[in-house]
Amino acid sequence: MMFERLKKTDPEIYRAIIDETKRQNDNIELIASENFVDTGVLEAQGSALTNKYAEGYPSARWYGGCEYVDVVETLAIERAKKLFGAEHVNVQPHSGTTANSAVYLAMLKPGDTILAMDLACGGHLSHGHKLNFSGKFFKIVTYGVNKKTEMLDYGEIRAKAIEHKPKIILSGASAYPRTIDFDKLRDICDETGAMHMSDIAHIAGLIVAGLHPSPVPTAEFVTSTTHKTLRGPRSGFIMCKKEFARKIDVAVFPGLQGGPLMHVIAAKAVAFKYALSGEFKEYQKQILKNSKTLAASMEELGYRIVSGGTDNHLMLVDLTGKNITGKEAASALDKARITVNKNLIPFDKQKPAVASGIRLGTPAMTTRGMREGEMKLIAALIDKVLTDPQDAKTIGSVRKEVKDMLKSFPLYRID
Ligand code: DSN
Repeated sequence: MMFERLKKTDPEIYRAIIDETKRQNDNIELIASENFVDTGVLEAQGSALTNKYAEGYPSARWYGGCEYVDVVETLAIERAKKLFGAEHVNVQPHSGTTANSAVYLAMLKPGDTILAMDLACGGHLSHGHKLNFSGKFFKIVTYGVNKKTEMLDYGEIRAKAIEHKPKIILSGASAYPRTIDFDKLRDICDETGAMHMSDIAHIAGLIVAGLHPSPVPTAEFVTSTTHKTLRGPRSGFIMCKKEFARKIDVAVFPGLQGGPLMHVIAAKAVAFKYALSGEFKEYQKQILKNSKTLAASMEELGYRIVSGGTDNHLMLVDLTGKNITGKEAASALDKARITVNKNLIPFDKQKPAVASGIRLGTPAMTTRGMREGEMKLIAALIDKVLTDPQDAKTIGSVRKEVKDMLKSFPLYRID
């Protein structure tokens, strides 16, 4: 990575970029929603496209000089359509939250009801948290997971849908390790007159590879980010049935956003092209193998995995039996150069800022080339730290092991 000009013109920002790049090089990254993009994605995002205003849509812009960004956006749309078999795609949302907000804006009136997964059981802020736009403008009813299985309880969702008659039933989560049955949700929507909206941000890559069922054929609306299992730039997009295309497009622009970020849309197109490849499918298969191995290894070391395992790229580790909170665990692991996030577990007695669990995900380390053998070693390193979280000697020795391990999995070259 070269930043010859920045080094001279803005040494403070240059320094922070280099430090962060080194941090990414030197840490085992297990945050389930993060990944490392291909250099092609970085190049597209750092290109001259950042200079261009292009309010509107391809061939219908409010600015001149849009002929080349039209090519970019059209390619992004066509690739996403092919990838997911979608009828209509809008690639302009700046993020997953904006994508979700656009669907609400297009289809709901203030006060309408949304039935969504509770944040405390794995949902997402933009699915109706009281401080989020969604929670302030709409009536939010939540469903959780079954207390015994810690998996979605479709009977509960159906009963709540019958009782509350939501306009939208929202599926998708940011900390749910199990397969979501979209057919059952479709049936509940049909029975109760709701529309199905699915936020596949976490599992989009797995869906592309056929490793998780897709809601695209049956849901009215599907939203996603592009940077998690999909391995693109930090951004979002919306897929919908043709009949809603105009409403969705108007909700994104001019409803919620002004000019689209054409450099980011170019980077999304690059990521979508890669996701269409056979290599991407193999990569997703490895994410899944790594996730299952990491979960099994943690279990062997005596940790309880929420719901007893994982079907996707992430898992929740319950630390209540280990006499350490999620907050303490994440902080000790950070010192040892293993990056995770504290996370509520279902029916958690701790506050969200403390939490009883940690969430682990495998997309980023799979990108670096790690396989099942490394997952077993990572589980052992995590266990070492969590068994003795205050011990500087333990932390120091794990840091060294992390450093040695990462030598075989280079990420960025810093000149
Ligand atoms: N904040 C993301 C996550 O970590 O899952 C979801 O948007």
